[in-house]
Amino acid sequence: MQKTVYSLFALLAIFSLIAITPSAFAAHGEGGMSTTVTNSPGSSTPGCEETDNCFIPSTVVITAGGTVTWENTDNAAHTATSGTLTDGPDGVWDSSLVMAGGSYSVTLDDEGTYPYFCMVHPWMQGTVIVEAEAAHGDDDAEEMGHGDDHTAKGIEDLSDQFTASVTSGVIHHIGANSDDDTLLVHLFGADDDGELKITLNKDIITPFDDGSYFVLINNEEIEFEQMGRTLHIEYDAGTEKIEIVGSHVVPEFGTIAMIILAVAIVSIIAITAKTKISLIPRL
Ligand SMILES: [Cu+2]
Repeated sequence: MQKTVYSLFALLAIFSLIAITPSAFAAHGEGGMSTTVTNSPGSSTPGCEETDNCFIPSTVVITAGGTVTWENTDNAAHTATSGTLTDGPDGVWDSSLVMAGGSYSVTLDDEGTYPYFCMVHPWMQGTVIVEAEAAHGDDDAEEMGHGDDHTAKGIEDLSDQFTASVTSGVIHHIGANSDDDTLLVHLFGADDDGELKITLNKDIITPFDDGSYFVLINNEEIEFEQMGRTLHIEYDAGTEKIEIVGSHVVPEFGTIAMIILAVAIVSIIAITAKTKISLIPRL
């Protein structure tokens, strides 16, 4: 009996995980990208708003023309109504009552930030952000072209995680290799001597204990300037690859996010089991 309840909850948690992950961590999506929001179990009583977890995830990002689907995985009826509690519904969309197990979808064509709430439980609030479809068009083309072959080698294209510029040639892509804790900056068409200016993302590459990094060009350590996490690296004409070595490199932020989420959900299950609070009704 108890076991059934917990395994059901675990199943629910896994489904939530699948639902949360792509939307919460996708910075950019393809045109018309769609996403799913679930109603947090137990959100019909106040409390979920303290962690901004009434709608999961409470903020989603889609591109213009994309669809948001609310799946009511809770045991109470909810609405997803655009507008704010203070100003009331603004009429962009209103799911009206979605029963337990039901769902509602809306397609949004105009970019903007849309707050919404549940008319039945006004502490339940969320946000839908609609981005312009072409905002990252160039990057996407680049990423798609290289995504597959680098993933196959365990190297992830991370160009969108860094602020980087070069004075000669163009940055072809930035990859991370966790095996030797190296960030690889691939250059294309560097016909003259130039300088790479790159600000490192600490979520991706961790410096050594003294805050420094190594830089290798053609497998030789070179001198460079460092200001905080910004590196100024001079390179010769014809350079194709600059390697930045740190103490730790995370190949794919998404993987880490998945692990954190999984750990969080397992903890919730563990806590729930201990305190004997059932978040779903007895069957
Ligand atoms: Cu509600």
